[in-house]
Amino acid sequence: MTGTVRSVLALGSNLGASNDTLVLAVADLVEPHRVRLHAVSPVVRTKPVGGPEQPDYLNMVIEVETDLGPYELLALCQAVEEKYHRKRTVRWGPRTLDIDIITYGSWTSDDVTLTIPHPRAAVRAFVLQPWAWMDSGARLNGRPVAELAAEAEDLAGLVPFEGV
Ligand code: A4P
Ligand code: MG
Repeated sequence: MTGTVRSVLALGSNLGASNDTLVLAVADLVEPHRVRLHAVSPVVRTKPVGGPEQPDYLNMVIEVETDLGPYELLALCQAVEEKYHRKRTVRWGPRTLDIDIITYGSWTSDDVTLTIPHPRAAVRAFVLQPWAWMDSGARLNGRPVAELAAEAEDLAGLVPFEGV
């Protein structure tokens, strides 16, 4: 592919067969020929951050290489969420699948429809820790992702997912 961008995507699920959903969603995200899988993090089990009382999450991040524009990539993420019957009801509420775009190359945006870097990623261990394990040299907002992960309040609630 020419003119490609590397983008980090974060996936989360806390309803249904979460591990299966994450694996299938990664396959769907990289199925279009314009999206190539570059790296995959371990899956982590995390305590819910915000929202109502709800089950633990499984979270992971992937890095893709793509020539899709940022809004095309968002549309792809939302189409994959829809495939797994994501219902948007309660903000930060339980979900079968959530896919957020964390970074898109060095591109930044403060549009509410697509805010890049993701505005809450820098304080969320459920994004930062798997990202640091996937890419030990990763940086966000000029800081090492591993350092941001170590400072995140929700780090204590995160463990590697050992399977069901
Ligand atoms: N949107 C703007 N920027 C982006 C972006 N960078 N990536 C817009 C994706 N979408 C983006 O998202 C709402 C709107 O955000 C979309 O219309 C899109 O145009 P949504 O997925 O419908 O709603 P949401 O996910 O409930 O809201 P939000 O604000 O994205 O929630 P967060 O911040 O993603 O938090 N705890 C644990 N342990 N693990 C989790 O995965 N996830 C959340 C969701 C809360 N607590 C969690 C977890
Ligand atoms: Mg979301």
